[in-house]
Amino acid sequence: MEEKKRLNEIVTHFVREKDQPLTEPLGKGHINDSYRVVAGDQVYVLQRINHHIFRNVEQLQNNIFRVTSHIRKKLEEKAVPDIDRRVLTLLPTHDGALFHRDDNGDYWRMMLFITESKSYDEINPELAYRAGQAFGEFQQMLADLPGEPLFETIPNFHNMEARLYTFRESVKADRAGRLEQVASLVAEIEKRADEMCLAEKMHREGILPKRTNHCDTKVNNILFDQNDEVLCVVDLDTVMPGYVLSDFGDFIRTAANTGAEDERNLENVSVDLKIFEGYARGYLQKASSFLTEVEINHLAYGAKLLTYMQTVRFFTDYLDGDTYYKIASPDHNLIRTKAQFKLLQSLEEHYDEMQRIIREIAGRSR
Ligand code: GN1
Ligand code: MG
Repeated sequence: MEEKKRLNEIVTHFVREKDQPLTEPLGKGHINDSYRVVAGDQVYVLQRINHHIFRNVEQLQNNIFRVTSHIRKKLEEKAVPDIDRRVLTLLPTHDGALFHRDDNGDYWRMMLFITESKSYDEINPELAYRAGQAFGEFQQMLADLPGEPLFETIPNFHNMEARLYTFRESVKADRAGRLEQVASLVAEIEKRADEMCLAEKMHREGILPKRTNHCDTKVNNILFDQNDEVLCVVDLDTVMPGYVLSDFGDFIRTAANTGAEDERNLENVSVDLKIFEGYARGYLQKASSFLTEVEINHLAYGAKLLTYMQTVRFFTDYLDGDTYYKIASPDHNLIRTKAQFKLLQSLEEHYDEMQRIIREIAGRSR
C-alpha cells in the first residue's frame, strides 16, 4: 500500500474518518518515526514505535499513561491553566487501547500535538536555567508515583556495566570489520572503564538510590512557548527507574556542547560552562529538597558518565555495522563517537570547575 494511504488507514483507528486526516513527517528522532496529523480542528502526533528497541509496547504505553496521568493530576491540583499543553495526552484507539498494531506488525500511537511550541537544539544560559527547573520538577512530581516501580522499557538502558559488556562483545566480534582503524579509541574507552562503573557500584553498596528518571533529557525534549517559557517535557519512552546523575548528565551532554552531537570539526566541541551553571541552578532549585549529598556530589560526574556512555553506544553501533541508530552517511556513527569523545575530554578538563559550581549552588540552596 502506498505510504500515505497506509498512514491514513492507521489514523482512522484513533480519529473519525470523516475528519479527513492529513499526515506529514515530523521531527528527527533517532529511534521512532513521527508524523503530524491534522484531523477536523485538532492536531495530533502519530508515532510508529520502534518495537525492535522497545520490546514490550504494552508496558511502554502503560508507563507513559501512568506518568502523564500522575503529572496531569498534580497540575490540576495546582489549578495550572492550559494543561493540555503542559503534559502529553495519549489518544486511545476506538477500542480503548493505548496503541494500534497494524497488519505489518508495526505499533502506532497517537497523542495531542502541543500547539504553539518550539524546541531548541542549542540554548542559552537563561533557557538552560528554565530547562533545569523543568527536569527538576519532572522528577519531583514523579517522586510519589503510586504503585509498582515503572517498567524498564529498555533493560539496563543507562547501566554502564551492561553497556561495556555489549561494547566488548562487539569489539570481539568485529562484525563490520571496522576494528583495525579504531583500536586507539578502544584503548581510550578501556582506560576509563572502572571510573565509569562507579554509579552501579555505589548503587550496589546502597549509597546511590534509583528514582523515576526521564532517561533522555535532551535539550530538544523540552517544549517552550512563544515567550520561551517551558511548556512541557516530551519523549517519555524511556521514563524509568534510574540515577538522577544520569538525567543531569544527559542534559549537559546535549545542551552544554558548543558543537553538534555529530560534529565533524572537533575544534567546535567543548563544554559550555555557562550552560552548565544555568542548568545546575535551575535543577537544584527544584531538586535539592529531595537529593542526598551523594547524589549532589555526583552530578558533575554524571555529565562525564553520560557522555562516555553515549561515546560507547555510538561506537558499539559503528562496530556492529550500524544496526541501532539511524545514519546519514556510512561513517556517521564514527563521527558521532569522536565528537562525543572530544566532549568527554573537555568535561574531564573542566571537572574541578563543574564540581565547584555545583558545591556553590547547593550550598546556597540548602
Ligand atoms: C536516542 O532518538 P532520540 O533522540 O530520542 C536514544 C538516546 C540517545 C540519543 C543519542 C531509546 O534518542 O538514548 O542518547 O538517541 N534513545 C534510545 O542522541 O536509545
Ligand atoms: Mg528519545
